Amino acid sequence: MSEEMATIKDMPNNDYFLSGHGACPGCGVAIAVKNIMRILGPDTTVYVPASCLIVFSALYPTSAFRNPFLFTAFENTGAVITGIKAAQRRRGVQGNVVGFAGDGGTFDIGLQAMSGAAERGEDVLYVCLDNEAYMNTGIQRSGATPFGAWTTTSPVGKVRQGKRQMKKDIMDIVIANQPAYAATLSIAHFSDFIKKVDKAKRMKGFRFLHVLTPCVPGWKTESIRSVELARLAVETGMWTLYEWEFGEARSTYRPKEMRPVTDYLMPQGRFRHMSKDDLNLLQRWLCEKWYYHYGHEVEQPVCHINHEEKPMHFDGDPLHGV
Ligand SMILES: Cc1ncc(C[n+]2csc(CCOP(=O)(O)OP(=O)(O)O)c2C)c(N)n1
Ligand code: SF4
Repeated sequence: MSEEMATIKDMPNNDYFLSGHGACPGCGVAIAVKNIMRILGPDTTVYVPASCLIVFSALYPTSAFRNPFLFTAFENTGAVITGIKAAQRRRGVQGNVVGFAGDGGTFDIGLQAMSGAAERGEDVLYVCLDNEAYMNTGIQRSGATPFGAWTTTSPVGKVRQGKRQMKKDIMDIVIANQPAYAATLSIAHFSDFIKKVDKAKRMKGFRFLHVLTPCVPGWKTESIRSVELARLAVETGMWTLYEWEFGEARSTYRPKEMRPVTDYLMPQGRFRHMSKDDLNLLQRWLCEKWYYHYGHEVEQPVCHINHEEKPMHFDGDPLHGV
């Protein structure tokens, strides 16, 4: 078996997800899939359910994937990748089977199929491309949408301001099934990204990768900020980098200190309306999450920040206002 990948220099040069697709410039999904496919390589069968990825990469009869590729319905990624693997076993075919599903297709509509595949310990790789809403159909809220975010189904008005629930912890649900491997990934922390994809590729059993994939129109931001936002998500605690293996969770990157959540929210029009009370609520929730993941091994989180004293100043494009 080839050497394990540790840095960007170890990345293979061959692309299996080709340019010429129709993703928005700066799309986090496209960045994640291109790099995951480079690592997974040619002996990989790909399944994509209804999502942005299917729309921008595989309009019949074309496909941006160089690999064997399937597409059926929205809610069944866990079931279809199970079936592909069973067919491979029967035919004596080697190689990885990967499903790339959105957060809507994983947290909500595909949850049962994903959970079933995890619980049965199917020998497949499940990648959740989390852009935090149903983007392909016009930015509807999902279980992955963060607290306070505007979407077309969590609108901003006099009665309510954006989504009222906190983001669902899908990793906890996956881990409850005792998978072979589960990890969170960021497109801004690339060595960590490479190691986790390479590790998942080499393992057997149910493997789950959860990638934060910034979305330009859905987050009401600019194309050039996708990687920066992925980084800020980690620095503010909105996203935590860890892996779960052999019954234990291990954080793979710890920020030196916690930045205030407004650093992450500011460049995104979807949060522009947030009240000071909501900002404080989100900040407090993040502090709990920070301790949950990092314990007390890093400097104190900025739980003391009172957003009443520090009003949020948005520097996003005013044309993308909500
Ligand atoms: C059972 C079912 N419900 C709804 C739809 C319509 N639909 C297709 S794609 C999609 C949104 C996909 O959202 P997500 O999984 O988050 O992926 P994204 O588009 O954000 O990449 C919806 C609602 C469908 N195809 N099938
Ligand atoms: S809408 Fe969002 S997820 Fe869909 S292609 Fe554009 S940037 Fe990517």
